[in-house]
Amino acid sequence: MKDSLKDLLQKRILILDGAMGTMIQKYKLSEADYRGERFVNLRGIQKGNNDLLTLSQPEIISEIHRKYLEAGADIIETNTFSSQRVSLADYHCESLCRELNAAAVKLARSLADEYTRKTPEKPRFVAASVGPTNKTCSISPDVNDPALRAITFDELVDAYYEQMEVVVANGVDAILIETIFDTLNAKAALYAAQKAFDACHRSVPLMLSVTIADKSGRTLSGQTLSAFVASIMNYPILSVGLNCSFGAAEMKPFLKELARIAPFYISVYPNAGLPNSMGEYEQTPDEMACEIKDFIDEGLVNIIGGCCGTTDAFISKFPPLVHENGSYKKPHVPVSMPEELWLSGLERLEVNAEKNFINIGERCNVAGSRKFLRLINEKKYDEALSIARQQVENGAQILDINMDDGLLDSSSEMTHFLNLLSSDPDIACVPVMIDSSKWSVVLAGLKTLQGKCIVNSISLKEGEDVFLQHARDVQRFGAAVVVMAFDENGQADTFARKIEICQRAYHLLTGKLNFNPCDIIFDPNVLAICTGIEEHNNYALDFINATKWIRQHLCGAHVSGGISNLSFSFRGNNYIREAMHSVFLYHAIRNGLDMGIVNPSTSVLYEDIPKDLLEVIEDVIFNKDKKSSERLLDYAESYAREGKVLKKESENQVNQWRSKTVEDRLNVSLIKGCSDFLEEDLTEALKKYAKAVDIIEGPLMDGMNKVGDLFGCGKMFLPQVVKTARTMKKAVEILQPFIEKEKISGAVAGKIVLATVKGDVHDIGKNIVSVVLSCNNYEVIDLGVMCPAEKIVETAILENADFVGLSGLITPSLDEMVNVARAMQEAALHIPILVGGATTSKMHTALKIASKYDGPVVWTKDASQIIPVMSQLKNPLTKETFVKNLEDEYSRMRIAYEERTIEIAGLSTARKNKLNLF
Ligand code: B12
Repeated sequence: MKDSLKDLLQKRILILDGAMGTMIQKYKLSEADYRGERFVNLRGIQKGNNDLLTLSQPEIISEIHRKYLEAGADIIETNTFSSQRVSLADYHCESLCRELNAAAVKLARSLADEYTRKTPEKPRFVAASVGPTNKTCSISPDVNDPALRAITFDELVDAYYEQMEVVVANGVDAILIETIFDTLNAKAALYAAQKAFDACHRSVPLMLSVTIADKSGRTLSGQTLSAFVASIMNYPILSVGLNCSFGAAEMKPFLKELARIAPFYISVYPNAGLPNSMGEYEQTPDEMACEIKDFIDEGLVNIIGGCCGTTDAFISKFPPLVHENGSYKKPHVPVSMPEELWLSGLERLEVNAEKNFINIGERCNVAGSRKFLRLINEKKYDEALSIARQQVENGAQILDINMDDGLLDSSSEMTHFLNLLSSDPDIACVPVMIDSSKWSVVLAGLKTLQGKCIVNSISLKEGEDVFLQHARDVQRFGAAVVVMAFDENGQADTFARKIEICQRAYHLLTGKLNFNPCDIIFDPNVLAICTGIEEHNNYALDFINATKWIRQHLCGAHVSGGISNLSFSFRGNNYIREAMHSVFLYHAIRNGLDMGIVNPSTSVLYEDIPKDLLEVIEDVIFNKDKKSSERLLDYAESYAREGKVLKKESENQVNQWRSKTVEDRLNVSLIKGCSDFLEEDLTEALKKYAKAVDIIEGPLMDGMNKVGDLFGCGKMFLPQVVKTARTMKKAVEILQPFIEKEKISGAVAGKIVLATVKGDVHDIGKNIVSVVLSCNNYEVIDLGVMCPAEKIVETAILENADFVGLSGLITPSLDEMVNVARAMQEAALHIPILVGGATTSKMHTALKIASKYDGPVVWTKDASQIIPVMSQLKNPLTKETFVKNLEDEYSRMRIAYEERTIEIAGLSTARKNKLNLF
């Protein structure tokens, strides 16, 4: 029996054919040739309708397949790239759809089988080529109407289904959904493929190939490559890859990224270089082979082939590349499926322990926000969108969208609003949570989003069949899901009921549907406490305990909740409500709550809650005694009775912190994210500190570090840190003219390319570094945040820079800095790299970054240390000694690290410490 595609991919790199269009062009066919005898009377112009040649000139298509097989291709593609009625409509050939596909498969099949018979040890495969069509589901064709779409998801599914059913029934070995420029189009193709598999009782491997629109690494519909991978990761895919767009050399950074993150076999079939001004491809087969060899040598690929501009001459260069000394070269080993929840809008969001807590913006909910409902009712979509935008600006990491109102056409409002939202990159960057109790509305939402979204929610309310059917739908759209703790007997309100239902749902999803456990988010129901009903008193504690149990026992699953439900009894008293949320979140997060629907502009900090109130709220949440609810009600009432208003900041509280030292006041301003007193306090600080930069490095940095600690332990949330960041930026803005006044006059001291590395958005520190450098006569080329290694290297070369400065504040940035150093080494650069930002360290720099680069790599703790370091590196008289000392220090550090002793207890101590289980 011949090896399946999957078996072979484990053993060796497979070769795909090259371009069909380029080969057809070589035949210089006329309009009459395209028509052949049969299509003489077809309407319109047919020249260019390459797929029609399957019927009008089958010998030519066969000849092309034969050439590719002779050249060594393992997989040939059917001539069906545009054989869906949507694209065929351009040539008035819709009615030929089935016939074209069937004939194309037969041609390719018979040739592939002929070659397999000749050399059974090299089986040949047929992949059905499925193009993106000429319409896009995610982009409006009219700039004045961003919600408009030239085609709907359902229309596209129908068109793809018609094609796929035929190719599957006629015996293709795989379906290659290629040149993907809009992920939603690809999702429609994947959806149609599943439908076709069901109809044909036969399934074949699915291969995907995406095309990057430009060097920023995004698809035409705006997704980053990693957001794209998140969108498709849940589908049963064999391979994912890149085609078209650029030549192999330009594709390399994107291919590397894909190979690093995508848990599938990796394919690549680039164009023959970049086209010249006449649109012609000039790269030679040898040149391309050399670049493809590089991919193979680096272990990046499983399938190689060619796209626009390539011919059999190119493909014939590939067989020798996949061999070495008589055996096959090692194929890429796919990375394993991430053990965390990945979501995406235009960008990817990883829900992992480092994120601590993901806040879901709750304001775009017609059932929860009167304002949003009014705006939707009045069709004031621009204003409704600005609510979404504001939430994202304030730190919401996911947007919950709910259109459930009896008087609204909820499905069409969901579609319309999501179409609008998808057209605004500032909002569409984050993933969406489709929130509805009507399944038709959920489906409408799923058909509108290219990203990997969350469905909120499914439950066992209507029994297992409906539950599983809904879950299957979610799976077919590659989404994640919120499972409400609700079953046939109603909503779970006790710890026992919550865990019983969640456990049952988990086993159904993972056992019966093989649902990715990381994509299950349980909502064990945050219910109102302090309602006066005794049975409600344990609700908060039951939620917290259930959360802990779920995270411990239902491996991979997440827990979320609608936090505002907790405090319904205190409607009208926002301060008490927000204080309760803050305390509840603090404890729930410590017990495993990792997502929640919250108001991102909430501003009561756990740390700021008066001690007596905090104690009462904690008593209520933990249901310490029967009277705690009453005490909290009394607390709120007595304040109201005494005419004291419990508002965000009482006069008394302000007076208290305003009477502290200037350093403390600046600290408090940062922690509260309050800019009101910055001018006043910074003016005072400027008198006290010798240099403006010292204020940044002193009290302001102290404040930021405190915020970091509070954030790290769950006492502050991202929206609050966003406010802090704004306050810090404002403070730097106020100080900037004073720093500039301290500027030393003189010639340009040097040129530095500065960037926050890829994956990281923190830029406050980098911007301070930039100001300090400018004030010391350095020319700064600031590449901003999230900067890919390639751009840094490219700019450093182009600008002939003297230094490269890398900033990074999150753990993944450390690896990214290593990556930049590696890329600089590969580019034979030797200029110094400066490294900085919280989480970077001298040890990591010495051990991991400097070891990848021959030039000097220097870590500095803060901006004040940079100038002396740079001047020593710039001065030929001091550079050598500086570098020598640095190398000595790094080598001492490496030795010390390698020789670090782990204290091993002696045998008798170990025996004493043995585990006593019984
Ligand atoms: C403000 C802030 C944010 C803001 C950033 C706003 C902005 N535009 O910068 C927002 C709210 C957006 C944010 C988001 C996140 N953050 Co944050 N954030 C912080 C916080 C509180 C302060 C950072 C800061 O600005 N410090 C002040 C500046 C001046 O200091 P600095 O950057 O270190 O810069 C100085 C030096 O290091 C040096 N330097 C800096 N760059 C360079 C470069 C060179 C070349 C040189 C030589 C020197 C140098 O000079 C500067 C001046 O002296 C830190 C906590 C902390 N202690 O750092 C967390 C922190 C960095 N964030 C953290 C996290 C987890 C996140 C999120 C993942 C949270 C989430 N749930 O999504 C996201 C990450 C998003 C992403 N992909 O990057 C963690 C990182 C933990 C880790 N090890 O990975 C921290 C440490 C908080 C914590 N304790 O958990 N964050």
